[in-house]
Amino acid sequence: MAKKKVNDAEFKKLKEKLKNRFIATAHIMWGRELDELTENEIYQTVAATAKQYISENWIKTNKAYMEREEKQIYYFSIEFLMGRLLKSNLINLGLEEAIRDVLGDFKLDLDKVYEEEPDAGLGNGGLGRLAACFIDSMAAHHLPGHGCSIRYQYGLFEQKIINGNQVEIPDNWLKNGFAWEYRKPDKAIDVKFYGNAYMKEMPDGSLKLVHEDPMVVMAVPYDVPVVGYHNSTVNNLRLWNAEVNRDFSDYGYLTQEQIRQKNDYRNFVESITRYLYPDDSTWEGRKMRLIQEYFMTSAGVQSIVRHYVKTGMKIHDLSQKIAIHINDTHPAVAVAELMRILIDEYGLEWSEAWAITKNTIAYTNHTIMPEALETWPVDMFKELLPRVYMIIEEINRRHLEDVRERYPGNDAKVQALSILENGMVHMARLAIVGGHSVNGVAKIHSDILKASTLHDFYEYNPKMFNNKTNGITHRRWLMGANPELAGLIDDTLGSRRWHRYPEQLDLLNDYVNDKPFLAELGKIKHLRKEHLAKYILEHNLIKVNPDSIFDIQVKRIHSYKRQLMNILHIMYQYDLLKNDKGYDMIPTTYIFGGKAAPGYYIAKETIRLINAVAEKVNNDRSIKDKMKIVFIENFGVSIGEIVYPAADVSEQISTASKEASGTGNMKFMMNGAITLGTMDGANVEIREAVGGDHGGDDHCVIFGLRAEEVLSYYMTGSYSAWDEYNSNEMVRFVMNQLIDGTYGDFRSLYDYLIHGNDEFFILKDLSSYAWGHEEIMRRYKNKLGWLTSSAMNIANSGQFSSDRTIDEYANEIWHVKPVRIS
Ligand code: HBZ
Repeated sequence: MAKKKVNDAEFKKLKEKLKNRFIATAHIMWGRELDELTENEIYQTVAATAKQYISENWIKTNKAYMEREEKQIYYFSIEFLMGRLLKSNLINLGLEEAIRDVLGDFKLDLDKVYEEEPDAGLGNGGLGRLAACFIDSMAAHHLPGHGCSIRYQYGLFEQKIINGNQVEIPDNWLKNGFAWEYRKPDKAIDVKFYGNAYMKEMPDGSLKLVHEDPMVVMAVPYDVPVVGYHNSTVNNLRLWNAEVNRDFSDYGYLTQEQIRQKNDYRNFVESITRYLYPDDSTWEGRKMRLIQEYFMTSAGVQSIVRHYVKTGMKIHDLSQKIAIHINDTHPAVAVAELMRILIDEYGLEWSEAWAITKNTIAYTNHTIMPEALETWPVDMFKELLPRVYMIIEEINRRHLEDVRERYPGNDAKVQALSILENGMVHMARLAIVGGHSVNGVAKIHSDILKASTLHDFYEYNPKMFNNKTNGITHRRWLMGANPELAGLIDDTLGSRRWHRYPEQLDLLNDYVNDKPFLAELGKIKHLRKEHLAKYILEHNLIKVNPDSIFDIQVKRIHSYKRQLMNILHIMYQYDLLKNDKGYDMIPTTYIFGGKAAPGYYIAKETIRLINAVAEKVNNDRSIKDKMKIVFIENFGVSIGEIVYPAADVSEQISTASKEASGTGNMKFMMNGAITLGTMDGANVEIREAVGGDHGGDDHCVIFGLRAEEVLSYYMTGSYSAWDEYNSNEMVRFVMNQLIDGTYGDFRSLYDYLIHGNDEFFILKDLSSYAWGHEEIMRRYKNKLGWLTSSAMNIANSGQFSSDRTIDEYANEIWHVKPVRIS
């Protein structure tokens, strides 16, 4: 069997060494015996023990990067939704089994120790988690790739459900310290805001930039090691913290007014990295957000160039040695910042600086929703970043010269392609003009970008557009979250090669009809469902049946993701159960989880509705436990690790064309859930991957309007929610229940659907969705058939590992090579 401890003697040796290090570390850290330590102190001791292995590799890695001068990748993202790191670090170091044994010798449970770590929630959802998966995969593939972001003092709020409503509690995740960070005050960088910028003529006739009276903020890096899988690579996630300037404490002889100014300055600085903005896939033009964006981008780009020059390489070669990737437009100001540094600080000519900048920067788009595209008022931008704004104006002036040459006399084109339009700075346009690659995150999304959202830019420069379908790290989401399933795969394949080469999961295709394998698979799914049921009992005080179908929708609450359609269907089905004697159903547990942006009224009303329906249904004895509804509080990375492995059905029901990719869909699939979804985002590719012999929907259930239909309704304006209401009995029935008091007063949602003309086609797709649920139940009745589908999903999920995605970025966008650390 593959699971045996590879080499017993070696394992024993490793365990001995680990045990000694663990005890010594406990003594050094706490000056006490192990049995006197609290659970949190044990956690910190295990983390510190792991850090000893990590730091050795970190030093080696940095040395290798310095010596070999290979190209480095810097992934800039305003969010990194890391979750907990201990388990993932131990798995990657190959120490998990040994540490578990060591702790076992002291009657300590590693799984309990994991729970002590705060969940680093420095992100909202998909975009932030993608960044976290990417740096894991880069390290796994020996790629010299680093993250750059902000060290938020408060991460995404903690969600409590009180009387059915979402209440937000600040996430003070740093209160007991963060075991994995290394503060590097000697690597601090000055970032300048405000002041007056202009070109001054020098005595020799040359022009020099002057930036008078700026407000200088000190950016201090906190480095978090990113551990590669069994390969000695340790990369860096650099999180920037805003602090007052070095000479701040010099109060000297100050007037009252000067002291007041100093205090204002301190308040300004300390507010910069205090909060993560809780907006997901929406954009709000708040000035502090722009400040955050420039703060992290400027600190990041400055430190990259400074480090690069220090290693002795030539500034002219920078784009051959450095790739900067910007995760959506939040760091798009990197274009102008790199130009500023090259021109003002290194004295390069515009054209050379421009060539370097374009070849260095690449951009990923994560949404087609026009309201989500960042634009900043010119006046605000100019006041805050006077020099950067001058550069953007010049970039745009030169860019529009080219555009005019290409489209003479076509003012509409000039407008559409201009970075500055109607008094706004368009960040996506800046990213495209200043970079060499634009990609979407799933095939359908990339196609829509080309055909509509970014069509003018596509026409202008088609070659720079490409697709990189998202992925997830199978190390966290399968090996870490579902060790039993990972063990079954090891045993079945007689190999652990798939840990390193996830595409080899496809070898499981030979077993999708193998009864003993399917029986084991069924047992493991049941086990993970029991585990989730236990969590639900403890946290929601609801008893759910692990033999029922676990039908799960977990993701941010958003109108386009259509949690509202899900709960409307449940209301309809509940009524059938109660009032239609002929209707029977397989017992189903409907599980929801997700946070709403605090100011997003409809999303919060949707949560309230889910909880109101849950309250009624869960307490209705007459339906004999055929249906239960659970809203799991505070969904995030750590809870996800319990939820994804327990799903039978993965709800991926966004309005076609709206979900750029989705990544939860991949986590569910990899854990053997069957997708109930629309033809949207990566669902399309999941269907392609698991479709049966005829490329059909054999191992997933697809329903609803197609993207073309949705887009054509928008174009023609021919959809009417009111007509839908009047012509569709099911729709009318559930809509009326929103206002007749069945579950309380939900006129808010009723009005939203009718007066908002059902912008996401919830009513239009409801019948088709109900069909999808019937189809799911029909298939579930065939136990073996269902397990085959489950196995097909796992066997074909390898392509959705972020290792594959990262290889594509590395080969096709960044052109970087792996650097193997001995
Ligand atoms: O990015 C998501 C997409 O909605 C999802 O389909 C995709 O899988 C994922 C990764 O590519 N987009 C976001 O998560 N967007 C944001 O998180 C976001 C956050 C702050 C903003 C704007 C967007 O100001």
